[in-house]
Amino acid sequence: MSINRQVLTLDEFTLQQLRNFPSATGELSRLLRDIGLASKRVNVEVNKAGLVDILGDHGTTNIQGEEVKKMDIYANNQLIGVLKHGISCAGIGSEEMDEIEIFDDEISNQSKYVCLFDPLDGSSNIDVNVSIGTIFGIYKRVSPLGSPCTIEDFLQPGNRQVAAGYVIYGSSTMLVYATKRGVNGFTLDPQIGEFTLSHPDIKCPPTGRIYSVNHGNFFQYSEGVRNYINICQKKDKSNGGPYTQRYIGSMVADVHRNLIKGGIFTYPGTIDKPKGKLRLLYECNPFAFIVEVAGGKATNGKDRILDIQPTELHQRTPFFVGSVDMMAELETCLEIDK
Ligand code: AHM
Repeated sequence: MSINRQVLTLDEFTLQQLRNFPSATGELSRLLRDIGLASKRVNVEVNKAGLVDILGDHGTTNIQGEEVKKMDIYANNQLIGVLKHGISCAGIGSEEMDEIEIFDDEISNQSKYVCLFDPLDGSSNIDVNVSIGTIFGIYKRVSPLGSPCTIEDFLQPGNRQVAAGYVIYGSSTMLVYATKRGVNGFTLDPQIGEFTLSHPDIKCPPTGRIYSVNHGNFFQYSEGVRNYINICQKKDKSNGGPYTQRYIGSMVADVHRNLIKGGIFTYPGTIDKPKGKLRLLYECNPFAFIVEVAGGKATNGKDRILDIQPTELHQRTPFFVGSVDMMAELETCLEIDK
């Protein structure tokens, strides 16, 4: 096997970044490595999902009242396991758990960071072999070092994230993460079992031709959202079109594609669910951070997602994210809803 030494692994890359900051402790690099390890384990099981008896419903419901699949629990346990045994994380919040888990031990109480994650987003797609993903956001804690972390560490606005990322278990497995300095994507090389830098310095194109929305909810959307969808459908060569509608129903896959190709992803509120479906802390904040660092934009239809002060762990929000020019056109349409 020939190994291309020009290609950096995730560990090599984060260590290289660390060299630029001699005062850095390396805790964030270790945290990212821990998440990478957990996602490799999840990847192995996701790949076997059609073969082993891990498919199917676990028979319980999570705090959102949704069906929990076995893989959700497996992914959740893997992430908690690596972060608890690591030395960089003081506690976690998970979409699958009612409350935060505080790692109250001597080492964890000295750790700078807390992590919020959706261990397996789009899990209803596992049974049909569609891409799914893990989403995470990392915050520096506000509680004093040396003591257990507190709920205040988790209820910080998304603009306080020091890093955020996702793993997509798709036709290949990729880990993409952002810090304020940039967004970089790593593809899992199955031959060496390492994430390797494949998409350096990802930029979200300022415009695109893809819009992602659940059309089935059309008549549940506000007038502004319906107007925007109508505009997307009427695009032609004369005004930047035609547009293409793409909606997998697995946000990680939908936003990943739009991030690379340019586009807009929307999960608006509906008459039945004015706050929509997606969770601010586990899904929207990480993607808003990543897409903004890449040059795009994310709002709830009125305000910047990253400036929302969370009031509860599992809060939901309407979500609009994507290329800046497309977001500007959407915002013009949404004026009518204000
Ligand atoms: P899930 O993790 O329970 O599958 O829910 C999250 C997913 C997102 O990935 C996706 O964007 C959205 O739910 C799709 O919802 P809908 O089927 O209502 O359009």
